[in-house]
Amino acid sequence: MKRIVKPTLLGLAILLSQQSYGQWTGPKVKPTNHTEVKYGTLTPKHRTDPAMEAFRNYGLGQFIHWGLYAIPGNEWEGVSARKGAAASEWIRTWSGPTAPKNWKETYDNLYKQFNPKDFDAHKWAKQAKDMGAKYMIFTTKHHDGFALWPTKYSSYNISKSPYKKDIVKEVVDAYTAEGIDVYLYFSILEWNNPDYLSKEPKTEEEKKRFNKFLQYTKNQLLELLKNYPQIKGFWFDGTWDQSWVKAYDFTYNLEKELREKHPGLIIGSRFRNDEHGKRHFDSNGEILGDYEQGWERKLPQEYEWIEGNDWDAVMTIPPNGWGYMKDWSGIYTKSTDDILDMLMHTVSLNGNFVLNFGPDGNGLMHPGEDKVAAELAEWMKINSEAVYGVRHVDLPKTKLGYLTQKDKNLYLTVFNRSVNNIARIAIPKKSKEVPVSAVLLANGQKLEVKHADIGLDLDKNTYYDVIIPSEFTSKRAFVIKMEMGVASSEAEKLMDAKM
Ligand code: H79
Repeated sequence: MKRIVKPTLLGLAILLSQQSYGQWTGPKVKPTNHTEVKYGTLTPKHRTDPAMEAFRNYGLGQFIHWGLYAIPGNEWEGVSARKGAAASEWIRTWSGPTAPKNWKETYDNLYKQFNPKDFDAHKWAKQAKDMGAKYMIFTTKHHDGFALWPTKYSSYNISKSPYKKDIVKEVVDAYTAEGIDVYLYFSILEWNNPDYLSKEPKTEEEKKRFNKFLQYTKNQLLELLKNYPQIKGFWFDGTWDQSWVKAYDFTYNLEKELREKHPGLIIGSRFRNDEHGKRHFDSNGEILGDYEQGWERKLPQEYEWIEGNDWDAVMTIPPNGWGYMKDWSGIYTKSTDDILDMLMHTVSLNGNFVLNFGPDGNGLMHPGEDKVAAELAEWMKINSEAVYGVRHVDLPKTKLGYLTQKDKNLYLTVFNRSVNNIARIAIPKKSKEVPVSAVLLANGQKLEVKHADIGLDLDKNTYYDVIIPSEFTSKRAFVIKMEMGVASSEAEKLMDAKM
């Protein structure tokens, strides 16, 4: 597909960002001409089955990155890997002057000491439940290839560690028992599998090897579905290498098979590409899979960017680092307020916000994560109505915070309280419904709602003011719940001056 971009700075920036990271960092650029696609999406753009409806209503989820990288925790023998590895779960790639001698070999033998004495899946699940997570995503196997379940298809798995027991099973069972839906993270690429290669296989030998790898991947996925039938979906990663990209016929058929074996299964856009190598969205801009899976440590700014797709945003507390990071000093770690802001930003644009946790080698969360989880729990206990099952609100944006809605209820989560204690909501004059009453979720207090037409010429909006009591204080964002109804009198609809 040829793309014609005017040589403007903005155009150049969009083009550059797309080339480096795919199509998800900004508004999507739609292909201008139609391309024949045989290996396109296997599911409707907007699935309406119960599993997908559940996904759409989660609001908040938890990601857990756990594996051998939890043992070093981004450092080794007191030396930080921060400048030598891309992220804590990437510590196996540590190289350069600070890297320990024979590091890869040391890493590949860490499984011999994986024995998390404090691991209690029920405790994790309870914490997630309190925090308000409705679903969770768990790393069954990251790029290092180490499987946390006793897979029949590789000996590099948990049964060979001193811990021995099936961690995936413990997690799936514990979270399911808490009523939290489980999704399995699965990295396709493996750093140390001799059958894997990153480039397109060309020679007969390479083709044979990679076919073996593809079969292995399929076996593991079918094994996961068989072992853990309660799971709701897969969260795929490590699918960007040319070897996988060129295997579009295999991946298309594999997706078909996974869906046949497990009706309702949810798979995001990162799993595969079409025959022209277009990932996430096919050559005609149609989403591949059930939801946009490109919002990793970034959020869309505008509702329009999402184009009506389902989506999730996965987010770390440190700037980058999904696995355990022992040392949080000297880096900015997101505060609970930052996370609440991102959560409401996400749900106000119809997404699910998934917060990552990286437990340590003993199975304990980082104390910083425990703190965030407890603070989120406290906030969600009071305000979760504004998060679950809500939809984007088609009203002008407000600088006060984020709008969400459910049925007749409009929620304003206030992050920026105004000095005059007025929460002013702009309502298009042609709107049939306006806020008629308001209440503070924090204490149930009923708030005064006043119509305020500030009388700007050519303004298409009219305004409703909710008065925040000056004596009400809140350390965090708070939610004003409004009920929408017909305006109390027609006189409130002021006419535009005719000029
Ligand atoms: O598991 C966490 C990360 O370890 C994993 N995804 C989250 C959920 C992750 N792996 N890689 N990345 C995130 C970013 C990868 C970036 C790159 Fe590339 C891979 C840079 C070069 C190869 C993909 C292909 C992006 C640019 C080219």
